[in-house]
Amino acid sequence: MADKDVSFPTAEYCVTFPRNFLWGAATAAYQIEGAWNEDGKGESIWDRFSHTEGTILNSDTGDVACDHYHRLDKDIALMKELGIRAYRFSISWPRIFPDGKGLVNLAGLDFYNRLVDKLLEAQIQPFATLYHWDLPQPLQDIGGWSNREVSSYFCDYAAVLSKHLGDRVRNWVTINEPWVIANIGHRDGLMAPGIKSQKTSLQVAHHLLVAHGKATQALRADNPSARVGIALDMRPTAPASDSPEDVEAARKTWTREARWYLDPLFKAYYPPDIWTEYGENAPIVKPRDMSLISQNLDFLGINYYTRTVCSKDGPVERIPGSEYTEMNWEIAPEAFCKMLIEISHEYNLPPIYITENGAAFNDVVTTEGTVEDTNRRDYMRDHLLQARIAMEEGVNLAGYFVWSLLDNFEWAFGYSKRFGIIHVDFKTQDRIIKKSGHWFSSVIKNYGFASEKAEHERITAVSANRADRR
Ligand code: IFM
Repeated sequence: MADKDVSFPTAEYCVTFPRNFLWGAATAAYQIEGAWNEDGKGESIWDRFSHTEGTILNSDTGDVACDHYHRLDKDIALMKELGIRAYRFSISWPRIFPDGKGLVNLAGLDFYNRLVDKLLEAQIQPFATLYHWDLPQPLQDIGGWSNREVSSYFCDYAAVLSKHLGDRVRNWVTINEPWVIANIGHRDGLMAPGIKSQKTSLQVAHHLLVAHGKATQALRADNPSARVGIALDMRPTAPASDSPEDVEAARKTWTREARWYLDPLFKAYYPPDIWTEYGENAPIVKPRDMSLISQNLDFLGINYYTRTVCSKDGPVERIPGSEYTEMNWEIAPEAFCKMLIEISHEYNLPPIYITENGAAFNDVVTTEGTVEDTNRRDYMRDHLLQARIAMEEGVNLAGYFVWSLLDNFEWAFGYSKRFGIIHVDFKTQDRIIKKSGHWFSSVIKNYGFASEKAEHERITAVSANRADRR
């Protein structure tokens, strides 16, 4: 099929999702809000990092970003136009607590109050992420996440949000991508706060999990019906060959990156072999930490973009025959399906939401003012197809959030990578719904998309196979 965009109602074959499957889009405060020093907001580690020469491509900063702080109504109207049912946004901790703790900034709270009210008015469910990387700088000045006290301040912050927004926000994500925070921010120094220490990064990872546990309790204390989860970035690994060395490299990479979080959260321990390997860099763990970390969750958020192919010499940069996005990430939808099935077998998981999935491509605005991003549409389509197959295999998948609603500030890459289903002109702040956005909108409206006969048959076969096994 040349163009995969066959109109749904007239298509002979289709891939359909359950009526209660949740369709959403995701963003994060620092990447879209701008207004970095307005209405009493304090400085965050990302303000400090991006204002430091040499940290971000083209010296870009999130000072203005998508100016979402001032364009709330317009952006919600766009979500409504797309028919999005849920919106995953993050709350900027330094907007609420300019010093990270102590006095609450009411103007900051007011912004999120308005956001939540307007979302509900538009019949869009709010999914609030408490921490998507913008720690208040005053807390970094006392050691940041390497200081255990910060997990208690995080708990206080969660309690304030629960008190003020919990009557309307039911779904909460505590921490976004602890692996990235610990490893890219504290081991490699390529993201805020720019620290380069393996030992610190492991302690940070543990404190993030402790903070997640404390915040989970705080969110549920005032609002017993709160639904709480965490969003893990997960890159499945595959060995570059059948050699025992490559197979072991893939196993170890997966253990260091994914199991290091999945095991404590769902089994209450750290993977013993890697713990031993870390030796004196392994984190200090206090009694009762593991039970705090492994409390029951209402959902697991998974952010999936790509896989890693591992050889004994390290990750393989390019796989012949594979396609790559602008991030140089291999497009690997089948690995997504396989991973969902494997982790569902291995762990006793709550319902899963794909809290992020999407792709950066070099978009062009045509003379007609459209963005014909068939590459992004195909990326989403191919991942949704694999998600649907995984569901037939028994994976308890409850929803999908595309990353991202808007083109935005892509961290160390600044504005050079566009992930949005809505194009943003960063000079004029004009927005254009891309082809992928229109397609996603039709998927939501139709509970699915047109498919090729073979795809349809594959799902039917998986389903029949599973019924036989039961
Ligand atoms: O933009 C990021 C997001 O903040 C976290 N997950 C991955 C995205 C793409 O790199």
